[in-house]
Amino acid sequence: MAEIPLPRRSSSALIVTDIQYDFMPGGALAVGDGDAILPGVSRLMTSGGFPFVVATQDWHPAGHISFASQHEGVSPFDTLSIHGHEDTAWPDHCVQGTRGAELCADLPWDRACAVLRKGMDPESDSYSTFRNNWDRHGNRPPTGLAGYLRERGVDSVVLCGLARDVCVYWSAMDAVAAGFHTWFLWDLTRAVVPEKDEENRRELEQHGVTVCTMNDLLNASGRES
Ligand code: VGL
Ligand code: ZN
Repeated sequence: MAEIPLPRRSSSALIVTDIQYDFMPGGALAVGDGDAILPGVSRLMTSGGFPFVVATQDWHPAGHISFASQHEGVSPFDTLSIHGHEDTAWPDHCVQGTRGAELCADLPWDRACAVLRKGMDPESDSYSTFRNNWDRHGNRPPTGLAGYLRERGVDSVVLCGLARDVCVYWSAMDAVAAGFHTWFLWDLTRAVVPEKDEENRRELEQHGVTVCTMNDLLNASGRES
Protein backbone atom coordinates (compact mmCIF):
# COMPACT_ATOMS: atom_id res chain seq x y z
CA MET A 1 0.00 0.00 0.00
CA ALA A 2 1.29 3.44 -0.85
CA GLU A 3 2.58 5.53 2.03
CA ILE A 4 0.19 8.24 3.10
CA PRO A 5 1.83 11.66 3.09
CA LEU A 6 1.54 13.24 6.53
CA PRO A 7 1.02 16.81 7.71
CA ARG A 8 4.09 18.54 9.15
CA ARG A 9 3.75 18.75 12.90
CA SER A 10 4.76 22.38 13.28
CA SER A 11 2.46 23.83 10.63
CA SER A 12 -0.75 21.86 10.94
CA ALA A 13 -4.06 22.61 12.61
CA LEU A 14 -6.59 20.11 13.90
CA ILE A 15 -10.10 21.34 13.15
CA VAL A 16 -12.74 19.82 15.42
CA THR A 17 -16.08 20.36 13.74
CA ASP A 18 -19.43 20.87 15.47
CA ILE A 19 -19.13 18.48 18.41
CA GLN A 20 -22.38 19.70 19.96
CA TYR A 21 -25.20 18.01 21.85
CA ASP A 22 -27.73 18.46 19.02
CA PHE A 23 -25.55 16.22 16.79
CA MET A 24 -25.18 13.54 19.48
CA PRO A 25 -27.60 10.64 20.07
CA GLY A 26 -30.87 12.09 21.37
CA GLY A 27 -30.09 15.54 19.92
CA ALA A 28 -32.29 17.57 17.59
CA LEU A 29 -30.20 16.59 14.53
CA ALA A 30 -28.63 13.41 15.84
CA VAL A 31 -25.91 11.92 13.63
CA GLY A 32 -25.95 8.12 13.97
CA ASP A 33 -23.18 6.95 16.27
CA GLY A 34 -21.91 10.53 16.60
CA ASP A 35 -20.62 9.95 20.12
CA ALA A 36 -18.39 7.08 18.96
CA ILE A 37 -15.77 9.56 17.74
CA LEU A 38 -15.35 11.36 21.06
CA PRO A 39 -12.55 9.23 22.60
CA GLY A 40 -10.45 9.45 19.43
CA VAL A 41 -10.99 13.19 18.99
CA SER A 42 -10.11 13.74 22.65
CA ARG A 43 -6.94 11.73 22.22
CA LEU A 44 -5.82 13.76 19.22
CA MET A 45 -6.61 17.07 20.93
CA THR A 46 -4.33 16.13 23.83
CA SER A 47 -1.70 14.31 21.76
CA GLY A 48 0.56 17.31 21.48
CA GLY A 49 0.76 16.59 17.77
CA PHE A 50 -1.01 19.80 16.77
CA PRO A 51 0.21 23.27 17.66
CA PHE A 52 -3.23 24.61 16.74
CA VAL A 53 -6.58 23.10 17.60
CA VAL A 54 -9.58 25.02 16.26
CA ALA A 55 -13.15 24.15 17.25
CA THR A 56 -16.19 25.07 15.23
CA GLN A 57 -19.68 25.59 16.60
CA ASP A 58 -22.90 25.65 14.57
CA TRP A 59 -24.66 28.66 16.12
CA HIS A 60 -28.00 29.58 14.56
CA PRO A 61 -30.40 32.33 15.56
CA ALA A 62 -33.95 31.07 16.27
CA GLY A 63 -35.95 30.99 13.03
CA HIS A 64 -32.88 30.34 10.88
CA ILE A 65 -33.51 29.97 7.13
CA SER A 66 -32.14 26.38 7.15
CA PHE A 67 -34.90 25.18 9.49
CA ALA A 68 -37.78 23.30 7.83
CA SER A 69 -40.09 24.94 10.36
CA GLN A 70 -39.58 28.27 8.55
CA HIS A 71 -40.90 27.01 5.20
CA GLU A 72 -44.53 26.23 4.47
CA GLY A 73 -45.09 22.54 3.70
CA VAL A 74 -41.43 21.61 4.06
CA SER A 75 -40.34 18.74 6.33
CA PRO A 76 -36.88 18.18 7.82
CA PHE A 77 -34.48 16.60 5.31
CA ASP A 78 -36.55 17.76 2.32
CA THR A 79 -34.64 19.54 -0.40
CA LEU A 80 -35.45 23.21 -0.84
CA SER A 81 -34.06 26.17 -2.74
CA ILE A 82 -32.27 28.85 -0.72
CA HIS A 83 -31.18 31.92 -2.71
CA GLY A 84 -31.42 29.85 -5.89
CA HIS A 85 -29.28 26.95 -4.67
CA GLU A 86 -30.50 23.50 -3.71
CA ASP A 87 -30.09 22.84 -0.05
CA THR A 88 -31.44 20.65 2.73
CA ALA A 89 -34.07 21.69 5.25
CA TRP A 90 -33.04 20.70 8.77
CA PRO A 91 -34.89 20.24 12.02
CA ASP A 92 -34.41 23.24 14.33
CA HIS A 93 -30.92 22.69 15.80
CA CYS A 94 -28.00 24.44 17.48
CA VAL A 95 -30.05 27.48 18.40
CA GLN A 96 -27.84 30.08 20.10
CA GLY A 97 -27.82 29.76 23.86
CA THR A 98 -29.60 26.40 24.04
CA ARG A 99 -28.12 23.27 25.57
CA GLY A 100 -28.16 21.56 22.15
CA ALA A 101 -25.79 24.22 20.79
CA GLU A 102 -23.21 23.71 23.54
CA LEU A 103 -19.92 21.99 22.79
CA CYS A 104 -19.99 18.51 24.38
CA ALA A 105 -18.32 18.68 27.75
CA ASP A 106 -16.55 15.34 27.12
CA LEU A 107 -13.81 17.00 25.07
CA PRO A 108 -10.81 19.01 26.36
CA TRP A 109 -11.81 22.37 24.89
CA ASP A 110 -9.08 24.11 26.88
CA ARG A 111 -6.78 22.84 24.13
CA ALA A 112 -8.52 24.92 21.47
CA CYS A 113 -6.87 28.21 20.49
CA ALA A 114 -10.04 29.41 18.76
CA VAL A 115 -13.73 28.54 18.62
CA LEU A 116 -15.25 29.61 15.32
CA ARG A 117 -19.02 30.08 15.35
CA LYS A 118 -20.88 29.79 12.07
CA GLY A 119 -24.42 29.83 10.67
CA MET A 120 -25.20 33.08 12.48
CA ASP A 121 -26.58 34.94 9.45
CA PRO A 122 -30.35 34.34 9.72
CA GLU A 123 -30.62 34.17 5.90
CA SER A 124 -27.62 32.03 5.00
CA ASP A 125 -26.34 28.67 6.20
CA SER A 126 -22.70 27.81 6.78
CA TYR A 127 -21.64 24.21 6.46
CA SER A 128 -17.98 24.90 5.81
CA THR A 129 -15.83 26.48 8.47
CA PHE A 130 -14.10 28.51 5.72
CA ARG A 131 -17.07 29.96 3.85
CA ASN A 132 -20.80 30.42 4.28
CA ASN A 133 -23.18 28.75 1.85
CA TRP A 134 -24.55 30.95 -0.91
CA ASP A 135 -26.07 34.18 0.39
CA ARG A 136 -28.78 36.34 -1.13
CA HIS A 137 -26.16 38.30 -3.10
CA GLY A 138 -24.82 35.16 -4.80
CA ASN A 139 -21.62 35.09 -2.71
CA ARG A 140 -20.03 32.60 -0.36
CA PRO A 141 -18.47 34.99 2.17
CA PRO A 142 -15.30 33.76 3.89
CA THR A 143 -15.35 33.25 7.66
CA GLY A 144 -11.79 34.52 8.02
CA LEU A 145 -10.40 31.17 9.19
CA ALA A 146 -8.07 30.79 6.20
CA GLY A 147 -6.43 34.13 7.01
CA TYR A 148 -6.23 33.32 10.71
CA LEU A 149 -4.48 30.03 10.01
CA ARG A 150 -2.12 31.50 7.42
CA GLU A 151 -1.08 34.31 9.72
CA ARG A 152 -0.15 31.67 12.26
CA GLY A 153 1.99 29.77 9.75
CA VAL A 154 -0.41 26.91 9.16
CA ASP A 155 -0.27 25.22 5.75
CA SER A 156 -2.01 21.92 6.57
CA VAL A 157 -5.37 21.15 8.14
CA VAL A 158 -6.59 17.88 9.61
CA LEU A 159 -10.36 17.58 9.90
CA CYS A 160 -12.60 15.55 12.18
CA GLY A 161 -16.08 15.90 13.72
CA LEU A 162 -19.67 16.07 12.49
CA ALA A 163 -21.16 15.60 10.11
CA ARG A 164 -18.95 13.69 7.67
CA ASP A 165 -21.19 14.48 4.69
CA VAL A 166 -22.10 18.06 5.59
CA CYS A 167 -19.88 20.36 7.61
CA VAL A 168 -16.68 18.29 7.55
CA TYR A 169 -17.15 17.56 3.84
CA TRP A 170 -17.60 21.21 2.86
CA SER A 171 -14.80 22.35 5.17
CA ALA A 172 -12.44 19.92 3.46
CA MET A 173 -13.46 21.05 -0.02
CA ASP A 174 -12.98 24.71 0.90
CA ALA A 175 -9.68 24.03 2.69
CA VAL A 176 -8.26 22.53 -0.49
CA ALA A 177 -9.65 25.37 -2.57
CA ALA A 178 -7.98 27.85 -0.19
CA GLY A 179 -4.64 26.14 -0.77
CA PHE A 180 -4.21 24.10 2.43
CA HIS A 181 -2.90 20.54 2.40
CA THR A 182 -5.96 18.75 3.74
CA TRP A 183 -6.44 15.48 5.65
CA PHE A 184 -9.86 13.99 6.43
CA LEU A 185 -9.91 11.60 9.40
CA TRP A 186 -12.60 9.25 8.14
CA ASP A 187 -12.96 7.22 11.36
CA LEU A 188 -13.32 10.39 13.43
CA THR A 189 -16.39 11.52 11.49
CA ARG A 190 -19.96 10.17 11.14
CA ALA A 191 -22.50 10.90 8.41
CA VAL A 192 -26.10 12.09 8.36
CA VAL A 193 -26.56 9.99 5.19
CA PRO A 194 -24.03 7.12 5.34
CA GLU A 195 -25.46 5.70 2.10
CA LYS A 196 -23.46 8.37 0.28
CA ASP A 197 -20.16 7.59 2.01
CA GLU A 198 -18.44 6.03 -0.98
CA GLU A 199 -19.52 8.74 -3.39
CA ASN A 200 -18.48 11.49 -0.97
CA ARG A 201 -15.14 9.87 -0.29
CA ARG A 202 -14.41 9.60 -4.00
CA GLU A 203 -15.27 13.27 -4.52
CA LEU A 204 -13.04 14.37 -1.68
CA GLU A 205 -10.11 12.39 -3.04
CA GLN A 206 -10.73 13.69 -6.56
CA HIS A 207 -10.43 17.23 -5.20
CA GLY A 208 -7.10 16.48 -3.52
CA VAL A 209 -8.18 15.71 0.04
CA THR A 210 -6.19 12.91 1.72
CA VAL A 211 -8.64 10.57 3.45
CA CYS A 212 -6.99 8.65 6.31
CA THR A 213 -7.53 7.35 9.84
CA MET A 214 -6.46 8.47 13.28
CA ASN A 215 -4.01 5.58 13.45
CA ASP A 216 -2.34 6.68 10.23
CA LEU A 217 -1.40 9.86 12.12
CA LEU A 218 -0.60 8.29 15.49
CA ASN A 219 1.48 5.42 14.12
CA ALA A 220 3.48 7.61 11.82
CA SER A 221 7.08 7.81 12.87
CA GLY A 222 8.18 9.98 10.01
CA ARG A 223 6.06 13.02 10.75
CA GLU A 224 8.52 15.86 10.35
CA SER A 225 8.50 18.61 12.87
C1 VGL B 1 -24.50 20.44 10.13
C2 VGL B 1 -26.52 20.22 9.09
C3 VGL B 1 -26.90 21.46 9.52
C4 VGL B 1 -23.15 19.86 10.46
C5 VGL B 1 -24.86 21.70 10.56
O1 VGL B 1 -22.52 20.27 11.44
O2 VGL B 1 -22.71 18.97 9.71
N1 VGL B 1 -25.33 19.71 9.40
N2 VGL B 1 -26.05 22.19 10.26
ZN1 ZN C 1 -26.75 23.94 11.18
